[in-house]
Amino acid sequence: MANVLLLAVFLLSCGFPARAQDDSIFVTAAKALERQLAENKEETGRLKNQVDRLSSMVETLLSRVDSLSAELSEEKVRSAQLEQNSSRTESTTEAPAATTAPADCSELRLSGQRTSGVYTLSSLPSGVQAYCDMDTAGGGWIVIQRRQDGSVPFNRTWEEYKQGFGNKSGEFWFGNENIHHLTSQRNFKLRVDLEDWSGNENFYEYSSFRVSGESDGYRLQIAEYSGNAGDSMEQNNGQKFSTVDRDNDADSDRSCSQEYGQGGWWFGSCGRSVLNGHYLRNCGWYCADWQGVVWYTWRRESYSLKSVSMKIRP
Ligand SMILES: [Ca+2]
Repeated sequence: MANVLLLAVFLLSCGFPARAQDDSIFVTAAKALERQLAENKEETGRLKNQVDRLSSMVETLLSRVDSLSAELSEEKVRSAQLEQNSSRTESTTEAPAATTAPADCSELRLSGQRTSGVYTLSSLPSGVQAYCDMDTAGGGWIVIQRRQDGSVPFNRTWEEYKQGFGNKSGEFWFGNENIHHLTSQRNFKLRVDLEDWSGNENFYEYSSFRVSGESDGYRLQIAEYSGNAGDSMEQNNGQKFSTVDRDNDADSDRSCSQEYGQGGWWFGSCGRSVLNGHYLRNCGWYCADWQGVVWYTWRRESYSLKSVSMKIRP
């Protein structure tokens, strides 16, 4: 194309030779131009086809990119769901370990629990819960008995003392079977907390506390004592449990349970502590002898205490 143009320009710049020669030259140049134009058209057509093909390819590629992009998004959603399911599975497999009950209140306390209340403990029979005292003397105590307002009567049968009764957050007896179950697993100490009607508090502790099974009469074994309230359970040591309907005490002439407040206890003949007697309320120093909630070595037999609780800890 550029050559043809140069030839035309040359011919024009050389002036106009004779007419005949001129015609022949122009015809030749025109033909050359025509050929060139035809070639150009052909080339343009080829190029146009190429452009069309390329456009079509680009469209195909763009469409493929769109589809890949959509697939990628779906894949991301699936991955996120899988991750979520996996973490949910992990948390459900971890859950039993996290909720495995501690053996007793002291273990619960060691795990960081500082709130007194009713808890499930693995050392207790299935379905039995215990009140953990996390406040008294370092906490970690399983409370096995509590008197505080007279809302629960304690003149109960052997079977009731065996199973336990009352309300764990209020007044209750934990049950001889449960106490035996616990104390046959390991050594526990026993703490008795006492309060009189003037707001004075006192306690007594035994370094060892164990209760045998029913076939042995839920016999009490305590050892080594300390505290300021005096040892009122000394005479109960080694005694079987007695209730109003079962006399296992050491006095062959009478039933200590029936005569000493009708509660269940490890009466000897008949002993100096009656923590399960009648709740006589505030009758000062003139309550009926041995009928109330009595800890003889602190307030004698004619004083019925305002509150008492018995608790055990390894
Ligand atoms: Ca007797």
